[in-house]
Amino acid sequence: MVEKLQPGQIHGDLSGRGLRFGIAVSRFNSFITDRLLSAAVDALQRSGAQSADVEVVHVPGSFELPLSAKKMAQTGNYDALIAIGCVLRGETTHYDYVCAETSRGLQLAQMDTGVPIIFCVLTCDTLEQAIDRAGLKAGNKGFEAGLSAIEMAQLSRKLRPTSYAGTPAAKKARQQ
Ligand code: INI
Repeated sequence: MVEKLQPGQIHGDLSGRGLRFGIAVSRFNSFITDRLLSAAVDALQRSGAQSADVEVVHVPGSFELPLSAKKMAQTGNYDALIAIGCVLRGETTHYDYVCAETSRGLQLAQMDTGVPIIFCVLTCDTLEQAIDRAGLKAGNKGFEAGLSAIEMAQLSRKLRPTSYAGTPAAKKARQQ
């Protein structure tokens, strides 16, 4: 009988010890973003991250998160970043521009730099929806973002090019 293929599995575990994290947080709608920030820091602390390894950069609004996150990533000081913001729909189309450019800019920043950037930007129609996601009915998206940052930082360490260099497959490839 043919044995079922057992692929190797790669996971990022949830230990934050020894990893460095940067958080960019928007002051706009700080009633919400302060709560997301606290929960993100709580998740990092509970997972073993140390104070000296976590830095917070404050920016005016969500629209400023992509550039700040990209500059932070380019320092090489962080294993993962978290971008925290809250965009609330108003009476004009401003909301759509801020949401679109913030998400696009953050994705571009992580693709350009290779540093994971966790998207913790709430995009809500109402303040109540935002409150629900910042510690009430729907939990706290900041805490989830903290855990995602740890997982992606761990995964990135496992997937960096140098970890391939020492594998049997790489050695074999070099001999050919
Ligand atoms: N920034 C936010 O983070 N959330 C919002 O809801 C918001 N609204 O609605 O205007 C907002 N605007 C500011 C924007 O992010 C920039 O800081 C500003 O346009 C200066 O570039």
